[in-house]
Amino acid sequence: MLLDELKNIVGPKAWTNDEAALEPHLTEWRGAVRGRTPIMVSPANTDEVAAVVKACAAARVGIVPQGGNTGMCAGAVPDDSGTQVILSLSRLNRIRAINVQDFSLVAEAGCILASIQEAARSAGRYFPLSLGGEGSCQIGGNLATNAGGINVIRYGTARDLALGLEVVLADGAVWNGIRTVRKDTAGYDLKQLFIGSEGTLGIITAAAVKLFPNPGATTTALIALNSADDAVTLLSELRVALADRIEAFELIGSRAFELVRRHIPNTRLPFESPYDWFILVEAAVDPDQEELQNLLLQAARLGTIEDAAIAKSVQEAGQFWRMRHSISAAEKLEGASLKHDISVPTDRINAFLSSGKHRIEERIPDASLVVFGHVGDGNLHYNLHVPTGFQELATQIVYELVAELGGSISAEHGVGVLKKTALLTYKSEQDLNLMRSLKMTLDPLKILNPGKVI
Ligand code: FAD
Ligand code: 2HG
Ligand code: ZN
Repeated sequence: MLLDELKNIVGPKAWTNDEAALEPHLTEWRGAVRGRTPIMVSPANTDEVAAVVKACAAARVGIVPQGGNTGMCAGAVPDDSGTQVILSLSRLNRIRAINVQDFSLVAEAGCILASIQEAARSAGRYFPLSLGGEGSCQIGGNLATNAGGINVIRYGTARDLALGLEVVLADGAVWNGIRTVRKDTAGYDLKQLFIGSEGTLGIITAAAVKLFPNPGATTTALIALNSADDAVTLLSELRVALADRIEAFELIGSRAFELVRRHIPNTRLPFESPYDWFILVEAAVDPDQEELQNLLLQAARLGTIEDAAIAKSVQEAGQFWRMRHSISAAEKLEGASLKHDISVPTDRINAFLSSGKHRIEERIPDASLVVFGHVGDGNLHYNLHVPTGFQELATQIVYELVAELGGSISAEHGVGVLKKTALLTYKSEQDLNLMRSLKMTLDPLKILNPGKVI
């Protein structure tokens, strides 16, 4: 009997079928999708993960790998058949190695992102992956979704930070691809297949990642503007002037901050006048040298920006970032919204924003837009509150525009179940067929996260 076998593999304290204990694992963080499971198992190490997979493969039972369950596309939640086993990675939480000379770190998949950042910091190094969910998401989940976040503009996505992986394959075999070598052209780069595959091709049990020197003193500024086009102009000017020492460059629409001020205590903007757009920029330059300040003064003189507040202390910079990172929570408190995590080439951001607004206003009454995101990467969170009955049309308008502008319907949150239909519509048949044949090769019994992505 599979369930008994799974219980034996992980031992008495590492499985549950208790309703209350399972509750947070059955639904994604906004509560939009809910599933059922006969059991959640929490193996302690790679061998136990492998044994769980082998047993599920023999019984042809689906496995849903779950990290911190902070994902935005319901990829970590089982379906409602009540048959899929949840495999929690949370007990695989050891940092296996930090090598300061090699600028690398090896961590098990269940390590919380913030704990990896902290481990790197304690060793005098820097791990740049950073996002709002970093206190609960796990490195395995970050790699499985190819997470982005706020520092992509300088350091790339999770994919760019990975050096090697250890993965349990669909038959329970362990692929040991943990290496920290930077250059390797000996055959296919297999780890990249698993990164961004959302648990559908293998279960990541450990990863080797890149570390960096600490960026040192940073200057943080909140900037007010009246046009998103100016944001793109400002970005390219700062990139050149600062030789790419821009750690983060986030665009925030006025409605996003309005929701934050409404729902999150102790938040306020440092500006008297109302503005349409804001940029939160962090640059690896010493605030005492006033390098960023001078560039912003020049931008104000040229009319690219309206106003700017430079953080006078680490605390003030923290307050600006707290407002930015509270947008999702504030939106959730405001009520259901349609999330679109899109990207377009950065020079088409303004075309996207102006045509998007125009097309939505023309066809959907009373729509309200909450726009923010990682504009330096051409990635916007284009979230819509629309009257009942208009959801499908709204999403169609957004994705058609994205397609026209050569963008992606999923920039950093993945596909899960929520973007599956969109993927089928907007990916080419050739792309989809290649994806299907990879899935068939690596998971012929279709037991790894069934029903997700493809
Ligand atoms: P889960 O949600 O547990 O899983 C996500 C997917 O990966 C699922 O399909 C799951 O089956 C699979 N998976 C998980 N672990 C493994 C594993 N070890 N092996 C194989 N498959 C696995 N995302 C961004 O990219 N950028 C942001 O700026 C950002 N900000 C966020 C802010 C907030 C407030 C929240 C709640 C979320 C945010 N996210 C962001 C989304 C989310 O945090 C990321 O997608 C994160 O990478 C998911 O990690 P997780 O451990 O929670 O994964
Ligand atoms: C962010 O950038 C996250 O804050 C969440 O990717 C986006 O809630 C969202 O739509
Ligand atoms: Zn984001």
